Amino acid sequence: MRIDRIDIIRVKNPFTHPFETSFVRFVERDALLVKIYSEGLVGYGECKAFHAPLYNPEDNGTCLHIIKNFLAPLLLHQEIEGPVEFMQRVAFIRGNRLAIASVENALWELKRQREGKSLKTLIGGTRDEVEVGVSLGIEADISTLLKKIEKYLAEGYHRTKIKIKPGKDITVLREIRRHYPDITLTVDANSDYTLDDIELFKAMDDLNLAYIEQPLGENDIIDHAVLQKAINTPICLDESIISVESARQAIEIGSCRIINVKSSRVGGICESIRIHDLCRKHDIPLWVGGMTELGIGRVQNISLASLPHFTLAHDIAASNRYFAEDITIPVVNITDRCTLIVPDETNGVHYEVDEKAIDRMMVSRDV
Ligand code: OSB
Ligand code: MG
Repeated sequence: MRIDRIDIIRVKNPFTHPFETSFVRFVERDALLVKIYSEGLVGYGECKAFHAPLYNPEDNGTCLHIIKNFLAPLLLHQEIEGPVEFMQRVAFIRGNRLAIASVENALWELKRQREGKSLKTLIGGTRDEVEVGVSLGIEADISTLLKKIEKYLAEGYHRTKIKIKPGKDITVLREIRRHYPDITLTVDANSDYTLDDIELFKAMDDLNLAYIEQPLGENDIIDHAVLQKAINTPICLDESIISVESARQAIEIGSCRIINVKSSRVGGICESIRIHDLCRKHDIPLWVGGMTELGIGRVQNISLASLPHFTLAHDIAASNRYFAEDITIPVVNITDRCTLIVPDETNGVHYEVDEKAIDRMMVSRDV
């Protein structure tokens, strides 16, 4: 395909409720959209970076710079086969995976349109629908959190994940377990603890958590291996898995028993498929992680989750988990079984980009 033009659009979409993690309290989704024009078609990719480098080293500013000055020049007015060839062209770039993924994702979308196939078919997905979990932020008090848990359980969410940080952890969790002894419960620390907290994680073994997500350093797999040996609850790595290589190393030294795959964090769908295939061989269960994305990213996540070894509930909530309006038509919605139907060629499920909504949310555009 020939690439004719690339726009980078910055949008802001307010959250209906603030979402607090150990690293920041989000009140809106501030995101870059990459819009690639090719031979009469338009493919969008959503960049999953945030306003600041708090989750990983990239942010919207660095992504804009990398996309505009390094990635777009590799494509503009050139012929390219698609995402696989793009990944070969960018192999010289170190890091900057969120930026690379946003362009890679847009090229998958163009390939999908050109070939008249679904992303599920293109990547070899096997599932017709995928199960949804909810990720709940840190709240000022336990009763507010319990009310939120109740709301999402009533909507049927298959797994409840609670964000924790030092001082807002074991007491909160014990209280949740007292009210809900049997729900599938997990926690996500977003790297806010160290091995000095090992006794705390040992105490969590009594809470029957399905996993503890990213308790230790964002760059670490060594201390996670020490912690995993000391506790019974599986560790699920998020931030630390940035490539198939880091997944292989983490599995080899026993840093985790579960992995959360974000196609953004690992540089795209091509790398996500490699991680999927590796983890299938090693029997490491997977699920698709979320970055409070807008609809474009959410829809691609649904297709990624259709790969056979994504066996656990995903952080791909309905759009209304975060937003009053979204940028796809229709917005992402859950079934009465709290699943998401994976778009394919036969089931009539199809999402379009809502250009008018993007215009309303736009704060700047770079060409
Ligand atoms: O660590 O999984 C995470 C949101 C922003 C950044 C990191 C994470 C999250 C979530 C929300 O947990 C998942 C979602 O609903 O998109
Ligand atoms: Mg996480």
